[in-house]
Amino acid sequence: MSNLALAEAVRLVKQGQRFLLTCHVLPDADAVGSMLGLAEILRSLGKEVYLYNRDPIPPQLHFLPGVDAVRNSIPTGMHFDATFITDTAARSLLPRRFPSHAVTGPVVIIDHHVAHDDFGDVVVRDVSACATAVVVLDVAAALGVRRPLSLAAGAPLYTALVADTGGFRYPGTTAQTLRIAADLLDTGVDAWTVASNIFEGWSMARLRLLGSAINAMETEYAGRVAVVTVPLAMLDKAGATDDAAEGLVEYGRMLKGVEISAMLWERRPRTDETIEGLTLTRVSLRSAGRADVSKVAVALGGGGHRAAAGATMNLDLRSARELVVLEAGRELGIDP
Ligand SMILES: [Mn+2]
Repeated sequence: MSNLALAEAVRLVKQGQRFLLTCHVLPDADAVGSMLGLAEILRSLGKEVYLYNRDPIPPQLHFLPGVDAVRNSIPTGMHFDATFITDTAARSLLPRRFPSHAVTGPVVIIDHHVAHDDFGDVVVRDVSACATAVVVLDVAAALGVRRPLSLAAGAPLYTALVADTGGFRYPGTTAQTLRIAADLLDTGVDAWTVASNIFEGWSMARLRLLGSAINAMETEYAGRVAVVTVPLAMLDKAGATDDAAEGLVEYGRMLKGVEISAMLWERRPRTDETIEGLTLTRVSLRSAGRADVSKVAVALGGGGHRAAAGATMNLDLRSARELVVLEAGRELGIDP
């Protein structure tokens, strides 16, 4: 992480008064938790914040304090001293009609992904951090915010950390991760409330969808790649919406011998993001070991981390599946 960028972010906070906070479309727990945590840190310094995301906040995050403040539009005429964007590796992960510089002011990226472009005027990026929440805590420390943080800041940041480490299980989890988590628990967060909201409390529709998805699971390359395709009909039969499919890819990784798990699901296109007549297929990828699924995702036009990545493809499920399997094989060093 660049100390210069951190100092520049601090300067923008100190000199400004009103800030826009946002994160990538289809936001996950780290994106939202980091945004809410940063919002609370800025409020504690007497700043005004406006929280925005085009898409709804996932229902499993509705328990977080301050989540009601997130709006799905920015009123015309509003402008900001700076904009902070959490957990977002590329411009393409923001809505197409994202406001211009005249509205946003300088754009500060706070993130832990490998960047896909040179988006952002100030880039506070730490690719060694296990969650963007950790980078937010670095910003808080640089701002001189006293610890322990308030519960309103601690709860979303702890939630982000739990989600992005898979409940402190993923390879990026270190002793330092647990020290940070301990500090966040000192704010008064209840660990079980967070864990049950993030990992449990499934709807019947999602459990039924999981059943169908597992039944539809196939393997390729002698069991080294697991693939599940989820057509809209499968979602409809389970009574599930397409966001219910999010995360089901992890079940493919549980199969012994699988090195890459892929899930592809058909999305109902939104008018502002599709080329007319094309189907959007979402692809989610997980690595069970040495495979780097971010390389597979980049080859498919997406991105992410070594262990977890994804892409959106303007192809039907069948053609998308062919490409995903081909690229997964390439990453495993298998000649097609
Ligand atoms: Mn993240």
